[in-house]
Amino acid sequence: MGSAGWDMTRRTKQSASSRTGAAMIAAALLLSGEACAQPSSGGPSSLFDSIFTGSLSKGSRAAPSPQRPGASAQAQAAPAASSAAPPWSGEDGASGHPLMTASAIRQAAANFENCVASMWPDAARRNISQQSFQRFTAGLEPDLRIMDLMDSQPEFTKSIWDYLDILVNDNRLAKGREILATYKPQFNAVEKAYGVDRYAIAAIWGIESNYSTQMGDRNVLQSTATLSCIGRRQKYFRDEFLSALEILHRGDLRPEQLRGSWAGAFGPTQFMPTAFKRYAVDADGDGRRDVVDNPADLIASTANNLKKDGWQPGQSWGYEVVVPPGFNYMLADRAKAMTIAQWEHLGLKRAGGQPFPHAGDKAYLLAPAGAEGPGFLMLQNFRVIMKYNPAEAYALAIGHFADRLRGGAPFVQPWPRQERELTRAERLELQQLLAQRGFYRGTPDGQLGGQTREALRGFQASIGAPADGFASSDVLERLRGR
Ligand SMILES: [Ca+2]
Repeated sequence: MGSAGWDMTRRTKQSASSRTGAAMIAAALLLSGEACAQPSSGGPSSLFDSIFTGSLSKGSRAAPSPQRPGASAQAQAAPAASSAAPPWSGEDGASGHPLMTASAIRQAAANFENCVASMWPDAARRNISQQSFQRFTAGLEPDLRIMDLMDSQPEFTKSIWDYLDILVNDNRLAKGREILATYKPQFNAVEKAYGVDRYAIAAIWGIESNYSTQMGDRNVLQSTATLSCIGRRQKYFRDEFLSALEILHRGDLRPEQLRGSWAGAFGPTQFMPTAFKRYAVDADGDGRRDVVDNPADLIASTANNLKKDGWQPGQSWGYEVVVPPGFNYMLADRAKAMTIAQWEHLGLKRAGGQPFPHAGDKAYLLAPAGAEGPGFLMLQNFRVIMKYNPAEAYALAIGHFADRLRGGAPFVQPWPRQERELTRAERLELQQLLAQRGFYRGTPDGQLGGQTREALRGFQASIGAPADGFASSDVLERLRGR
């Protein structure tokens, strides 16, 4: 995937405020080229379209969910220096979606109050009282800036090694060790009750919000109401909006606690309102599921989320592996799981020379930087982390961060740091050239997901190059026929 875009955010037009920057980076960092067709019209933003090319997003595949779009806001440089967020650009959205044109946005915004009021019957069906509905929706106004964020298409992407460098660093690790020590009783209790590794939970906390320091400060009710009534993902966000109302009506969280990313993820581990409904628990027994300010509830709810998604107690997420020269990278495919013993038979070894603990475990091979970078054998728990946030780079950062918190070492093999990420124009050109040669059947969209990777592999195989699907500048040159 490589240039598949672990997008970071240098934006071409205006410079974003740091808050916007956080959201952008948050989204951008999560970009993944996962192994399924790119549902480019599915995600709640163009960024998320790329992010949620994973087939295991919590929503359906047809409607990938912005699970934790606020995640990884940590790459944000500093707390907001500017006071006010920039206003809506007033421009047509880059997605070209009819509901994202400036006039469609203006029209929907003019009808915002009616739209919110029209959701009352649905709210009533969820046992939200009329009093609560009126109280929490009174004076609600749309935040049109979200439309820009939803359709933003960054020119530059971030490599997976830069992404890992940003997220897995000594400072964050030190904070993580502090958190583990401070809340040791809570982690003990949760490990016992849920069978979920404390280091994985602490890693999610650290990667999602840099230990509660970067959670986003948009009003979740306002954001989800905006997205429910304006733009191209209204149906999807109605469930989020109504779920946020339920949270407030039940009193699990107070309105001032319900702040987060532009797409509605909130709290230190960035629950979406619907995810909160599924997974949040009241661990300290005070009657409120406070995943924002109560560490016991937060840790238990995050563990419950992983457990319900299939976490296997006592098992790792995966292993860094050395892939032998001449290996057939067509096997590096999420759909091609084999036992560790079978992988060993094909010549894969654990990096660092240790033996694999369980020869019978099923794993798939991921080579995020192609044949020139490290390989990874991914176990069930990696798939579980991908459900939390369906981006390979994200899940790898979580797994590695957890290992480092446990006392593990950095990855052994080097990344191909000399490779540069393709620009958006180059990514589009790559797809167009692959289409011209009959390898790519999708619509070129500049987002290098699984379909593009497959096409690249086909092209690479046809010219006798390692079919690793990595979108290097070299392979683009080859496609250009130079
Ligand atoms: Ca509680």
